[in-house]
Amino acid sequence: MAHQWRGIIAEYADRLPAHVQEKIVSLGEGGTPLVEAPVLSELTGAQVFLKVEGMNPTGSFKDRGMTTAISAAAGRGAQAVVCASTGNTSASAAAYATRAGMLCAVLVPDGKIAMGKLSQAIAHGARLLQVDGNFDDCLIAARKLAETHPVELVNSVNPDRIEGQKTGAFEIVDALGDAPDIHALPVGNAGNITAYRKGFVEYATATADLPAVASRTPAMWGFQAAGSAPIVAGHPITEPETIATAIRIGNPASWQQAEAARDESGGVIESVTDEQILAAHRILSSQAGVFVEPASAAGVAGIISRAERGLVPAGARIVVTVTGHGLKDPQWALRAADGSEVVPTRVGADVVSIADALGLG
Ligand code: AN7
Repeated sequence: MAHQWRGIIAEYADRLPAHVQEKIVSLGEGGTPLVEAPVLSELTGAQVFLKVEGMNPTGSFKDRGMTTAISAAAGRGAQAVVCASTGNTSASAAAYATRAGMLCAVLVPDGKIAMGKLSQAIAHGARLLQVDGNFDDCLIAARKLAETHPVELVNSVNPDRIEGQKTGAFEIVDALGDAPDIHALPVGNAGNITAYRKGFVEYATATADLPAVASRTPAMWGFQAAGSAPIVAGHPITEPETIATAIRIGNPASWQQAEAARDESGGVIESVTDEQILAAHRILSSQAGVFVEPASAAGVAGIISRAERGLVPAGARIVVTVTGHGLKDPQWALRAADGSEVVPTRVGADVVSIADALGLG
């Protein structure tokens, strides 16, 4: 029988609130691959899988939360939405809003968003404003705009976003047959770690209507970029910096929920340097065959770092959610490990020159 993945709202209807299902706006998000990564298993002494969220319609995990947020807004008859964004939220909001026939305003930090994401927001017709400030300033302004004007806020402080994003946890358990021991992911505004924790807990809890699907919940390991690690530092960072612009966030909106996810699951939130992020990025692309954007490599950098310190239990089953596609921010692939620019070799259009250049003699 013909079957196509129907998007997360249809696939997980019994575990999502009714109000997101009245007027579903979907681009077929979710159903992303869980790919085993032998190179990472070898490096860490664990069994490592990657949840490849770059395979969503706009190339990041944000689509899971945007289908629910925009569907809920559509159900209420909303005409316009707004978000602050380091890039991926704006790309996703722009796509789902245009699909729903809504106006989409996006506030992005000036000069600090990757070209792929900027072009997506523009292509999907968003009203894009580059704000003189960082992400945290953009979020404050977006919240105020939504309070005082007829536009709905679709950042992850909107609970409908969390509902959609929790389905990533459901898919991991559905694919493995139970929860992994450890779930690792990057942390920026901390919506995703909050959502995954909610999903894992719901799947491990029987209710009057639904059985438990998992026998346990995983330890949540979150990783911030060292220059933007407020949860690790214990205070907001006023001028966050990192090459991983997606997680260049100094005052996460879901700070407390992230700490709760960490503590209730027996997990950790640590930081990784830009160098560690780029090294993990390179291992993913050159050995695992998975191309991600730098922020998405933070979770992989984190498990490698913990393995180096002897903090990865032997044989543990680890899922690392890699959150966004490498094509969002491709410039990092064009640098060698020593930082030099990679320039393709030029050859003539003849087999001899080509074979020669390939060392085939
Ligand atoms: C690739 O798009 O905050 O901790 O405005 O794009 O849930 O914020 C993006 C965040 C990780 C962090 N990986 O997730 C935005 C934005 C990628 C991201 C995160 C983001 P949260």
